[in-house]
Amino acid sequence: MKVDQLKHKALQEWIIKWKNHFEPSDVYVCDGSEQEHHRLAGELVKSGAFIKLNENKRPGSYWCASDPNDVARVEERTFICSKDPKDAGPTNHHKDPKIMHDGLNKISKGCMKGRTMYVVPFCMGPIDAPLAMIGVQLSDSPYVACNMRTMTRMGQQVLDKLGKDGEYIPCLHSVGVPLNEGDTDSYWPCSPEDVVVSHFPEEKLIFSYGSGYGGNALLGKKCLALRIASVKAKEEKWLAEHMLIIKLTSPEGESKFIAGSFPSACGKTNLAMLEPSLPGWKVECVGDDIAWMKVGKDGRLYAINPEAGFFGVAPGTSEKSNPNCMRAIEKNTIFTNVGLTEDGDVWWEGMTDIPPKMKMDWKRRPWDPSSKEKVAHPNSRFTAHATMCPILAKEFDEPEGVPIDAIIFGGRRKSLVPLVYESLSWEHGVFLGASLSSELTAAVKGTVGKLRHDPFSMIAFCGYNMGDYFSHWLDFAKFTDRSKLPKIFNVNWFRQDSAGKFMWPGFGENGRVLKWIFERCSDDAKAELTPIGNVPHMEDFDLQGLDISKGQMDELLKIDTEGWLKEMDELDSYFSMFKESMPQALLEELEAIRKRLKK
Ligand code: OXD
Ligand code: MN
Repeated sequence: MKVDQLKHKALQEWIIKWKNHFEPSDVYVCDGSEQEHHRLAGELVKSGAFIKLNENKRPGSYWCASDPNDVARVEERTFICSKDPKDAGPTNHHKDPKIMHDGLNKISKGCMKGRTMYVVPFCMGPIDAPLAMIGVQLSDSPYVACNMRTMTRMGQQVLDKLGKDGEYIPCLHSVGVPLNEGDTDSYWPCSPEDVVVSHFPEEKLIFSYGSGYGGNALLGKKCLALRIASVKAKEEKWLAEHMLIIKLTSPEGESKFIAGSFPSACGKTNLAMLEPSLPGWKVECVGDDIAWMKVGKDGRLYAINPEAGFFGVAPGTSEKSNPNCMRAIEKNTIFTNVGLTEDGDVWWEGMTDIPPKMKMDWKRRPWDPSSKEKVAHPNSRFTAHATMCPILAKEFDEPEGVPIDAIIFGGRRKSLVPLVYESLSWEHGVFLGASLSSELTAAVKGTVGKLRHDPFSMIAFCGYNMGDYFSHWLDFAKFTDRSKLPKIFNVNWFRQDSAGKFMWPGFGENGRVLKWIFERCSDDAKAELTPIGNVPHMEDFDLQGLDISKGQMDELLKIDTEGWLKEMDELDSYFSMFKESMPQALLEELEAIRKRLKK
């Protein structure tokens, strides 16, 4: 579609304004159709950026590789540009909005020369959901346009919903590599030295420059659905969270919905598509990364998944770790930074024990079996539509969302944190979210293995002052009857013994923990009170068929008083950075735990 055919005049004017600034050679409005997708993907194949996978192995799917300097979200170049730095808070990088606008305007003048500017209208959330939010992304990356079609509800349906004067979040994106006469393009144009991912919370505007990868470039995901949405959520009394949503059904056919907050690359997609080992228990997936939650008419918290697809980490995904995900990526999938096999399929570390015959690695180098380097980048990804997931819950498209019974927090912790425990109140539960920390993985730049505080796994995604965000969570006990709020739990699948071996088998066995949580929500399972919260009473924790000794279970649930006192001291000093925005109620929770530990 041409820009002058758009019914929305203000949108048309906005597009023309930026066209004049970016100076693309062409502008194309995406309709989101299948034909369009194949055409764009076909063009990417022609240019060599995409390689079409073997139709008999993985129909409708593509391999591509990014520039080796553009492989992950770049948090040190991600900015919250609020007028007052206090509103960005101590955990965000802040830039004055005027300075950021001036800098971006300067660097982006003419940045799309020689390229097509894609207009990508997208909707986060089921199109008729009261919480749904529309964004329009201008991007010079056809890779982004293809991925946005999978990750969001994109195209004509969104323009129809926008009508003549609907509201939308403006999202500007350029890879920052203008093409002048005679220039040859690279497979993955990007400008790593200049990367800036900026958010203007007061204007509700996103401007990302220099990167074409994942969260830096697919602006509906982390930028809109978390950073900008969290600001809107605070203003409008709802929650925009880095959480999966699952439907858990018991052998008796009763279902409960659980939201789970885990830092990046802690196995969220695996949990979202779990095959419980316990007979009769069933997990279905509503979402694997983001949840928007709002108090419903009945006073309960209802959640929607604003996304329409999965942008999951490939390495480690296998028939063993996530068979449902392996089904979800069998066709119509875009793979980025994985290995390409000789027979035109994909492979990554952990997919199978022995690699098949490979053609090339993620750096497009011919495969050298003697090389010590990985075939796939640790943060390589697949982009697949949610409807491909064989266990997608029927409520996935429900505009009002699903009622949440329990919220789980969990990080990667080698020691101290037990397999599962339950908070004693809403405030204590918010404290569990605020005190979440995890050992770093490859999803973000940093030293792998180092412990990092990641409150609510939102450290990189909260669009405003995290102290105010904690208060917003606490306020839900005022927004509704607290007895209707979900119960809050903490889990840790990653505890290791002294030999460095994981103590809990994980994967399908995590269903045992979910079962206990389910039964706690209906008061059907006993718990033991400890100073940090309720841990399972072994009588009511299902270990049937699992080869694990009582001693091992005791160790997995052990509360190390000294260790926890140290953890409280550490948290105390962490929380001090929030100064006056740190809610007193959470400091009181910390004191109460300390007191209980010292008893
Ligand atoms: C993601 C992340 O990509 O959290 O989902 O890093
Ligand atoms: Mn995530």
